Amino acid sequence: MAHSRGRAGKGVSGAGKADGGGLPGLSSGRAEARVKDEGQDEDAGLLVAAAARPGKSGKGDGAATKVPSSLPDVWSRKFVTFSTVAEGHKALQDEQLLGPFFDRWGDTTRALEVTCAGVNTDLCNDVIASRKITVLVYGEAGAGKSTLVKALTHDSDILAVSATGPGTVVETEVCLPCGLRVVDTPGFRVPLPLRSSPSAAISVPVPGAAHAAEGGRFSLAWLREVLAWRAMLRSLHARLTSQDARLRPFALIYCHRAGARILRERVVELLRIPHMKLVPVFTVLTDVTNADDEDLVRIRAEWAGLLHEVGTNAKGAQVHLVEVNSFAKTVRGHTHRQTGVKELMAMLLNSLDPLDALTFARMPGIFTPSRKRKRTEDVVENGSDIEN
Ligand SMILES: Nc1nc2c(ncn2[C@@H]2O[C@H](COP(=O)(O)OP(=O)(O)O)[C@@H](O)[C@H]2O)c(=O)[nH]1
Ligand SMILES: [Mg+2]
Repeated sequence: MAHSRGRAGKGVSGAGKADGGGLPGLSSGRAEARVKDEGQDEDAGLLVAAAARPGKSGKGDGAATKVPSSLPDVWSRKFVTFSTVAEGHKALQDEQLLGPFFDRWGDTTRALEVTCAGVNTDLCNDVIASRKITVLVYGEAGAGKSTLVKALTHDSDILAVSATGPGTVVETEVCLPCGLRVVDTPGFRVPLPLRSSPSAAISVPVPGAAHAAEGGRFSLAWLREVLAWRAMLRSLHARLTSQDARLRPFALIYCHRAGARILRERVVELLRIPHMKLVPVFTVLTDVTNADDEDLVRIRAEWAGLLHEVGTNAKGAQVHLVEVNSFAKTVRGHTHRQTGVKELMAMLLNSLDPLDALTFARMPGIFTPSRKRKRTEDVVENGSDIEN
């Protein structure tokens, strides 16, 4: 596993923001390489001119004070990269991988409790206790969700074929030793927007400008689809605001088959829900090697426009776009390599931000008091130690 430091580029395909604590086993990285290029000796540590502050003599004797070279690591942002998918799988098997993340999450929680009287940090503390991080995988039936989860987690129990017929409501979750819990959700159907022209009901298989002309005709089947879509959005919203650490996601992956049509306004509507709640969102275009170069140019332009419409959230982040081929496949003698999986693994880890504990806390006054506060009040008022 290699790590690099420095700010990740924000934007459509940029890596996510790293946690302030970084990941264990940090060694060399891009920033260190850059320092070396500039002719500095990274082993020399950080030299602070003593002229700026008094020496032992208290007179500012001009000698340099050597600060341990590990010190800047405490302050820097670190980003993980994997050179192979196997390296990524190995990291995800490591129970210590997210240790620094949970430590920093705890620091943020403590700081919040000290500085904001009455803040409800129950959910933040539940996360520390469970040491689990939920990642949701959403998308249409057949979009490649299960295949992607299998590729990410290396879990052979995941059903790698579409098991999502109408009415299937089963979720599968894979819990990795590092604490990452990947939830493969049942697929849904994205209903066509209602259009008045009957001819517009014909769907266009390849994304492009034609999508704007797409529309559904009113029918009972269409209405059922719209109701199911609305219910799915409501349940997503409920998860994003849930006070249950098991349900509350840290990131959301939206799978879309690269060559499939894009119902832009629906997808924008869906992506905005987690994105505006400051949850990192990854749009993953699956089976990308199946699209030819010309199609890919059009598909990328379409998604760039769509994600631009989704916009930037209050953290200054945009929805990420990742192109993936979840497994190597040989078609008519030509082998399509597995692509994008190790990049997605790294981006997911890099998106974990201990400062997100702030978004898991609830401010006092507006909501119900925290369990801890309620308990204290009960003891004070009733002289009893029984929590109700
Ligand atoms: N070649 C290739 N096939 C894929 C990819 N993703 C999904 N598939 C295939 O698409 C079909 C549906 O995938 P599945 O993961 O079951 O979709 P789900 O309904 O979203 O879970 C399966 O036959 C997969 O093998 C991919 O990235 N590359
Ligand atoms: Mg599936």
